[in-house]
Amino acid sequence: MKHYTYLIFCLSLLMAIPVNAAKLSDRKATPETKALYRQLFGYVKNKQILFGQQDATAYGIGWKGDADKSDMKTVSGSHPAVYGWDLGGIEKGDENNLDGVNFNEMRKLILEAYQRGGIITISWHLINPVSGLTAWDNKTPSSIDSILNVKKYNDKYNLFLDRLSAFFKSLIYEGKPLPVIFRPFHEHNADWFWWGAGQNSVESYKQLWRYTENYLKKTKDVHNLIYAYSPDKIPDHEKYFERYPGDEYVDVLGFDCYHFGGESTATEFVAKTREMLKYITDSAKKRHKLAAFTETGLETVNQNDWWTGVLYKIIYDMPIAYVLVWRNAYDRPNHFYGPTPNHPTNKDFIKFINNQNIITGNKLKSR
Ligand code: BMA
Repeated sequence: MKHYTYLIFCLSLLMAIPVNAAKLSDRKATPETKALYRQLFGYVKNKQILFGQQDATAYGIGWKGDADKSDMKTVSGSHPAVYGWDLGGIEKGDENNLDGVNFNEMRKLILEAYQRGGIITISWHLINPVSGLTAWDNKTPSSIDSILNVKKYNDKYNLFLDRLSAFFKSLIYEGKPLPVIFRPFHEHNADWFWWGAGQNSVESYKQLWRYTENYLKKTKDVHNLIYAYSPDKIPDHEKYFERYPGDEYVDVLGFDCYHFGGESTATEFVAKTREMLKYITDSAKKRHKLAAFTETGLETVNQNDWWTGVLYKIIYDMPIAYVLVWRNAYDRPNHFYGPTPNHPTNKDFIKFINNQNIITGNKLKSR
């Protein structure tokens, strides 16, 4: 065999070998973090999808702070499998997050959820370090450039990250930090957050992500995080990776997409969301990443068959690890996305979670 023919032969052999398990972007990730990542790939392989909700055990319709409670459990007998939380406010040294959840209470609820076998994901609606205004400050242009290049804002942002890291490190279960899917700077392609596309260049966003992740990993030695990237809906799927910080910085390809309008827009919502998720899951496969439907819901769930006729129709055959619906606010009667006691769609919700491939909390092995 001529040299180059031999080389091609060897290469073709190499390419036939399946690429091994996906590696986390944090090469120093703790064994528990690696195990969780593997576990999530296992669900995808088995065509199972974990069901999640934001703030599920912290409060719900008409209650707050009750032990071992979630609206979902009241309705169905089971907590969710994925528990979403938000650390907005931790950067200021506040005692409570932006929605009134006390951080010590949140830590306790996270540990309980983890003990039940639950999966923890955390978002962060942090204030703008430049203006001091909320996450929804979209009137301060180029905030990211100021954070990265102006010393006083950089110092302030580092302090935010120090406080964030302290919380991650305080999530100790049986002597070890428990693993968390961290989903920072979400919905960045929209323009409602200070880190959004309306106010910052593509390159600045990527730099903020990389800076943040490097700071957490290298400066603060935080190694219990799986990093999730989650743009909001995009008219054209080619835009999905526009602000992507790179395969070496991301572990989960997420997507946030809400249903507005109920029945009248349902068919279109199902079709468009499926198209997007198809693209995301295909991309995840190629890049050896996990895919997830990181936020969705129909506010007040005002469509009778929403769970089976919309949500399940979108996800049933998608290789995504989980789907998460947003919170049931205790102080805003029309701001809820999960099942709630006495709601007309509860029967449909039970039907949805009775699908064999939908995993709720009580189908998980406790730790
Ligand atoms: C939004 C709303 C807000 C909340 C924020 C962070 O979608 O639910 O009320 O403050 O998420 O949880």
